[in-house]
Amino acid sequence: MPIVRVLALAVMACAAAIVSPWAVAEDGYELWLRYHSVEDQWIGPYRAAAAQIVPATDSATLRAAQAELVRGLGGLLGFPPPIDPDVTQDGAIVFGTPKSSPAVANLHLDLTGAGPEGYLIRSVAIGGHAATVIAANQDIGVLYGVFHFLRLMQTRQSLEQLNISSAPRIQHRILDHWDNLDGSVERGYAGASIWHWFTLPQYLDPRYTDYARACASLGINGVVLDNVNASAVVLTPLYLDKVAALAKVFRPYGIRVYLSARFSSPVEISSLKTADPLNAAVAAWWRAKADEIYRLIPDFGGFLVKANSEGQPGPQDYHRTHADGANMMADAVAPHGGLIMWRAFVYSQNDKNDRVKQAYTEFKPLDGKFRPNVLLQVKNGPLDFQPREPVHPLFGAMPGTPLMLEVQITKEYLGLNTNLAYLGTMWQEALQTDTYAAGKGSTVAKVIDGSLQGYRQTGIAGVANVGADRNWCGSHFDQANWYAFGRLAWDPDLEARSIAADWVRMTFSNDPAFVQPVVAMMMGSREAVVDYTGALGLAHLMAHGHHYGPAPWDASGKRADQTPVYFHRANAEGIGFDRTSSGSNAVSQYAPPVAAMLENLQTTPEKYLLWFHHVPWDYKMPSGKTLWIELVEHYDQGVRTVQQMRKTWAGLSSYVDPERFAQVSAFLEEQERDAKWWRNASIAYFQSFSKRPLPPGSEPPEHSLQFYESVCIPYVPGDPNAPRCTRK
Ligand code: BDP
Repeated sequence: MPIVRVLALAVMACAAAIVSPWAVAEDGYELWLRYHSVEDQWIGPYRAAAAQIVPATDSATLRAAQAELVRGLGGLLGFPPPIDPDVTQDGAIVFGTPKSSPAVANLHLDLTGAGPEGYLIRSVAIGGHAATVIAANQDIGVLYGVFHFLRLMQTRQSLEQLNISSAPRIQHRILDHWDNLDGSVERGYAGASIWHWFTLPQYLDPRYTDYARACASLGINGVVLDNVNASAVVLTPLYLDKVAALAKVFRPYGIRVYLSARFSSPVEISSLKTADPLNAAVAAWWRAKADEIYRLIPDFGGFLVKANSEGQPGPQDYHRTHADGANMMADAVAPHGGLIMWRAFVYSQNDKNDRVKQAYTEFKPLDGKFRPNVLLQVKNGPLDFQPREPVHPLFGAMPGTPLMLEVQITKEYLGLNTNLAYLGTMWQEALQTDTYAAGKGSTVAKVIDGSLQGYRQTGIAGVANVGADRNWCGSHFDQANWYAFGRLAWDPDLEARSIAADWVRMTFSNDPAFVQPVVAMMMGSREAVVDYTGALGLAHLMAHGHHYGPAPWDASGKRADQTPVYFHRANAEGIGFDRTSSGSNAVSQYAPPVAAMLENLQTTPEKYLLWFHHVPWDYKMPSGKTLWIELVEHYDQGVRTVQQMRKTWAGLSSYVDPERFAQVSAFLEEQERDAKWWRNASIAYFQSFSKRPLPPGSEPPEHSLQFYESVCIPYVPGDPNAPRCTRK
């Protein structure tokens, strides 16, 4: 390169460094708590409204609240406002409970609606000065209120005439980590576990505190530390000390720790010969274990249990019911106020019935038979976290047993960390589905917030997507799913779109020219995954074991009910699983109006068509096109949406720092390849049954079906069975 040109480039690079707002690249570590300085036009009004911090009396939680205010305001406004115990000027921020802050007490606010965790944020006058009060009944509500107040600034809202009151609709808002004690994470795509078990309890990684801050900023108040496929070792004294150390870090942030408990623990880590829940020695063992845990961790949340599911031990090993097992453990933690979250994700290798029917069949007869401190944890759909499923028929069907919703934040079935899929839309779809359990308007949201059936306990759990990667989630956009889960757990009726907008503003930029296209991209992203992996109600078409990439042809493995061919049932006549009364009759598990709608091909929502019906290839869809043509068009549409996402993102480089921009760009490129791979492999395979031509304009698959069938990707992250290929 001529020297002149080199010099010219160097000069340009220097100039770019001076004018670029992105002199420092970002790695995503700050998540949505990225308190970067606001634009000039906001500095004045925000400094005026946050001119002074009036502290409350000391407590660990209030200290955390104050630290967050100082950090947040310091970042957003360039420097933190002074801390002064008296209101001396306009723009004071007064925070606390009536007990911890005389200034709050003197305002005589009506805090009844705030409950134990909610808060008020109000513009008030104190001693003739304009002030903002962040008040709550308990310290934790104050911390939540502080995060909300900072969010107002992060999303550039006015701070004038504030009159906000907010309280969570769901009591237990929990992240379930599927982290193993060896540091691996089942279905984890963000590196190793963030819990460094070996160096605990001595060393407390500062990251534990940042994790707690992120959770508390969303109102998440519980964390299950270990995998549902649990190791009994976590219940040994050595590990309980480590758990206690984490609990201590999380306590100021309102987060209780829970553990996944292996049902056979008494046999595995003590000398008992049985784990039979009706055996007195077994019950005594669990009571003693609970006592031991609560001595170390007085606010321990309780146990999450995966029993008699996918090879895990459980009460049925002793011919006892799930209620027998759950109740025995519930009795052990009840004296300490602990909970048992018993999972309803069960299906048996010996049961030849339709897999999606089995949980309902198992649990519905047990309604009302559980102790008051048991919550039954039900996945959003009856199969397994697919890109789209109808809601689980248990919602609304167990009025006498509190059901909690379990969703998967980590994207096991939606392209792991490299595919961009915003799940807020998926969860909103589930939460707003009408179960008709108590007539029209019986949404899943109302089931799980307890308002429909008067549950005494309410809960929601998300399978975490957090790992040791610098950006926490393995991709920048996957942070949005952690964020959306937390916001919906607080208020299950929030709109996915407004949650996405808040996240984009807090994480990237408030510029409408950025926010609008990125939110639009996020809102369509999950549907794109549905389209390119299998639309119209198809499900479970992915590769065995690691679940990455297509394998609709797969019929291998020990269990038919874990194979794609079991679910799509394609043949020369058509495709789909007949779950009507002429088939498995899974429709009968829904409330009568829903069952009647689903029984009929014509009234079944298109998005669930092949979930409930085996439909001829030439069936005329409402559009007038045949099923085959529409299916192909969905595959094409999925690819096109991803291409559009790439284009949108490519035009936004000036709004994003280079480091994050580059990773998102690279992942979108990968996603386009994946989408085409899914589309091509699926069309090649299904065309081998339909024998029909592609619609005009639709490209034939790039390779032969044999080619796609031979693709093998060993060592996909998160796979408990790795390495494995779908075909030898
Ligand atoms: C499936 C996962 C498996 C989990 C299981 C569960 O493939 O790794 O153990 O769910 O939820 O989706 O228990």
